[in-house]
Amino acid sequence: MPANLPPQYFEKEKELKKAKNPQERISVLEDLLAIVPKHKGTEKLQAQLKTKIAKLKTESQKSPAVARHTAAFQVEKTGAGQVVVIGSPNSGKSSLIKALTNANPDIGDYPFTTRLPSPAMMPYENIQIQLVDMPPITQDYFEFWQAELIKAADAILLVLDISLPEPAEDFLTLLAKLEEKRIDLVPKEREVPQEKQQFMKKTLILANKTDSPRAEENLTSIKEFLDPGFEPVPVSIFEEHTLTDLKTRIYVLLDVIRVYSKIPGKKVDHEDPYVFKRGSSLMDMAKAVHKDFAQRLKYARIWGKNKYQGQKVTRSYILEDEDIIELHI
Ligand SMILES: Nc1nc2c(ncn2[C@@H]2O[C@H](COP(=O)(O)OP(=O)(O)OP(=O)(O)O)[C@@H](O)[C@H]2O)c(=O)[nH]1
Ligand SMILES: [Mg+2]
Repeated sequence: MPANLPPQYFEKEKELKKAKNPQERISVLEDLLAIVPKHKGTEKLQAQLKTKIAKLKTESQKSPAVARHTAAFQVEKTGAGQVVVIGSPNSGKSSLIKALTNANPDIGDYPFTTRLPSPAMMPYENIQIQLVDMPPITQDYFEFWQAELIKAADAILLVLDISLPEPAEDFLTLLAKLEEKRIDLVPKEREVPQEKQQFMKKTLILANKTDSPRAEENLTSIKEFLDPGFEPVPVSIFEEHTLTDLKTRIYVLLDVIRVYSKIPGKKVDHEDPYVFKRGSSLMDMAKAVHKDFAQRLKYARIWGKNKYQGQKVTRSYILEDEDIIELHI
């Protein structure tokens, strides 16, 4: 028996993606449960929602000691992608995060100002990208959980301080520490097979503090130490245009696309795109909207660049950036 869910259900369901903590998630799930029409066709869905709510409630009631311990070492992914920011002490990681997001991290001219991983959301056009501030990596300090966070990330920003007399020194120390954990930084263009994505991390190298007096000559000297394919990006918290440029580069680094869902007969909502890895198919989109769509999808109509507008496509269609999709079941 079909579920025949009302449009409000799918509207509400979008809020799940935006929920920032278990409490918010519980509240959205409870709303969804209230919206679901109560009949035989929705019994399974009702049960699933109830199980999710119960699980979240149990988790949030666990002893604070346990919760604090795990929370300190894990950063739950939210938004269009998770980018972990690494570098030596004082390289300017927290300052950059402060400049790119609404977060207000501690900043200081002494090492280890940052002690714990701390996520912040960077708005980019109509999406949000998660940046994770980290304590520094040094010869003597590179914790297990730092490596785990790097391995789990979608991409890495490596912040170098090019106001230092020998910026390459810190860079080489950092690479050696990463190598101990078999982590290899690679430029965006490098092809990384699926099974190696945990250890070969797409990285943007930032030449930070480009406002400083020796920046230009230090930038030239640092290039000699970089693997081919890496082009350090000059940035400074005091030069707005470098930050604007950086935002775009972070988006490009993630290699994602934005797709808009359209309800037949209605206008498209450009404010709230679905975000997918490049190469995702129409089926991935259907699954993201709802599993009912995934099972019963017949075809979709597409509006987008280089297309006949309203063109029909089938399940295996590979989505393109800025496609507008109308799913038909
Ligand atoms: N001139 C200049 N100074 C900067 C820039 N960005 C950061 N700084 C300074 O560099 C120092 C360190 O900045 P933080 O942002 O705390 O550096 P961090 O990498 O987070 O340091 P840790 O948390 O200790 O690893 C501070 O004194 C900042 O004011 C920049 O673009 N230009
Ligand atoms: Mg810091």
